[in-house]
Amino acid sequence: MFPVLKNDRLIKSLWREPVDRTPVWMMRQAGRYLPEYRATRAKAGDFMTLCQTPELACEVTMQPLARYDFDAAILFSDILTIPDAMGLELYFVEGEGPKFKHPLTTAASIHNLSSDVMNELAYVPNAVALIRHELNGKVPLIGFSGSPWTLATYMVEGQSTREFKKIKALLYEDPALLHVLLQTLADAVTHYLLAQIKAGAQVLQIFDTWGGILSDSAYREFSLRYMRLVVTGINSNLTEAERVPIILFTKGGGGWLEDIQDTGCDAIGLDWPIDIGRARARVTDGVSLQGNMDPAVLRSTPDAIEAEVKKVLASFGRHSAASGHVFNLGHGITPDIDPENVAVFVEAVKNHSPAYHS
Ligand code: 1CP
Repeated sequence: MFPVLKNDRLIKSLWREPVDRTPVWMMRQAGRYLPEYRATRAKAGDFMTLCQTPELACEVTMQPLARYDFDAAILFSDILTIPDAMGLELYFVEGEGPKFKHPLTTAASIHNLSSDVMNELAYVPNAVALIRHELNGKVPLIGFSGSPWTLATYMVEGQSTREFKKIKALLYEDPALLHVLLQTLADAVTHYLLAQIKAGAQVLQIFDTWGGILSDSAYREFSLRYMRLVVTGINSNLTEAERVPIILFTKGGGGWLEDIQDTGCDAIGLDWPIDIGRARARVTDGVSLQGNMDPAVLRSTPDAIEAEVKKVLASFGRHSAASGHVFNLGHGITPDIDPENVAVFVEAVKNHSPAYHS
């Protein structure tokens, strides 16, 4: 029902099949560093309207592909659509990031949440289907969600935080109540990602942006456990032919690579403090790695960008049937980056990666 895929490098690398060069895309590739994004965002009026209007979400998803040779598109949306659909009412204050009108402040507010969110979120599969048509087989489309833990941090804190006081108080004072919340979120995330696959998403990424703030045992109990439920929940609802590769990205997750692989995911997203070659040596056959150039490199010179791309490629080494490499940044691109430097980045991956493929 959709046109055939012309560029399947990303999917092949994630399934560890041979490719001619390393595929590349960038977290937050559609975003504020692009003037055309800022123009569409201004036209939409506010961020949620941009996410909730499939034509506008499609327009901004396509923008980076018109400029650069990326090997994937990523659905334009946000991880906080699920809590919004659960009734917390997401809004943005200029310069302050996301906030909720009704954060979770009581046990009752947690017990009353429903994982049945797809009625409110129909705009997301609608955008996925529209983007697939618009892509016309050019590159694959990545769908995504936040991890249950990362969503819970925003829902309990009520906004962005760097301290996580409320969610950590809940974790240590009433772990059973936090488990209720995480189970509801795991069910919602599973429905949400299955709906994205049904609508046409060809790869999935789960963003566990705040997994790295947890202690070792808390990460296993409150973050990893629920990502595993999502991965197994998705795959057990699909036939072998319907399956899509799933990438798990835990920011600050370098200490848990073996455990992340053990969830059954197809690829691990790495942030930049970890060496990708050493990461590769730690996991067993059967998982690909995505990453992991420091996004700050994009603020430097073309020569420095090219040198850093070469370093990451050399550290990963040769593609093999045991592990494929997907080039990415270690986290999202920031709004202050010169779009010219992104072109340098993409060209460097294109020019220097064929040497690592036979
Ligand atoms: O004003 C604006 O235009 C808002 C900026 C913005 C953008 C461009 C927000 C608000 N979200 C997005 C898009 C977005 N968010 C995408 C689009 C696809 C892409 O091109 O990659 C994706 C995948 C996300 C995911 C997201 N949202 C994450 C996980 C990824 C990560 O960066 O770790 C998180 C934590 C959010 C929450 C969020 N939404 C927006 C902001 C500024 C934030 C971060 C707030 C914080 O730092 O706590």
